[in-house]
Amino acid sequence: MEVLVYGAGALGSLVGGLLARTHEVTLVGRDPHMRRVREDGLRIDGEVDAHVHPRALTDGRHRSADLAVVTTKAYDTDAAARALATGEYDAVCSLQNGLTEERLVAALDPTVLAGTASYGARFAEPGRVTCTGVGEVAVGTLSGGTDPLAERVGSAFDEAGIETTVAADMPRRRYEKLAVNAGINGPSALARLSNGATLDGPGGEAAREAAREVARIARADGVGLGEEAVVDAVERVAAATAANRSSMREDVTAGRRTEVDAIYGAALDRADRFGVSAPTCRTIASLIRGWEVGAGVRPA
Ligand code: KPL
Repeated sequence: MEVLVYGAGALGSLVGGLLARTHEVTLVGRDPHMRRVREDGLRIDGEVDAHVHPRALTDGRHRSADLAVVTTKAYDTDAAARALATGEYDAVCSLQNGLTEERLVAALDPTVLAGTASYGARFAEPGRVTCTGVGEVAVGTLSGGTDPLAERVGSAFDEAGIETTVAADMPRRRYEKLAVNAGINGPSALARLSNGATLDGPGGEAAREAAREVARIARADGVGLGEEAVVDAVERVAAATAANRSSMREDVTAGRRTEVDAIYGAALDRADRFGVSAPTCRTIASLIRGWEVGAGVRPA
């Protein structure tokens, strides 16, 4: 299968690199990473060892492939969609944080699939990504149910050795992932703690409560997701990634913009729409946005 991976950050490079073991992969990212991949290939170390040679581009416009996998930061979704709209794809699948798929649907003709990936990835240096945890991928349609395109994408991931579930319950999985992100990312960034320490320490209660609020929002949106189920999910992910830093903590440490809008903003938009109270998510969002303004990465 021909696959274009749009967004060669840590997760995009890892997923693109794993897919490149079996498929024809084009990575779209930034220099100097892309230049290094062009010159020497992409090395994966850590829990997976591989040295692959995908195509590496800095411009993702006017391309075609069977599948485009979107792995950019959530706030780059519109730019990714504009670039992909100039090309031709049978399907587009998002593996991003936050509820970004609706924005891709609004801008693109091909079928947009939702995806989640539980792999741990850390960008090591240009041309090298570290797999900090072998996980799995789930793909499915935004509205749930089965779809031949999702089956095709699932088989392609499986062929590349990525354990993949073609999920008929993607609406529930998207909200569960949002709950996990809401639980771990903000509290870990504010406390500057690893994922495990965030849940184990005094901030753990805020983490669990933020996740419960997302479960209530999901139910108001007609998606059956229990509060105990999301607390279990947050605890499971925090334990499985205990020593890792969440992406939001990494962003704050590096003084970069965060995915606060795609995670907490998306949850709060829906909370407002459905009249659900979400004070913990609201407080975390305002603290992170306040940090962004102070750091000069968000307009005041
Ligand atoms: O997705 C994540 C992130 O860091 O963005 C995890 C590790 C699941 C924490 O929410």
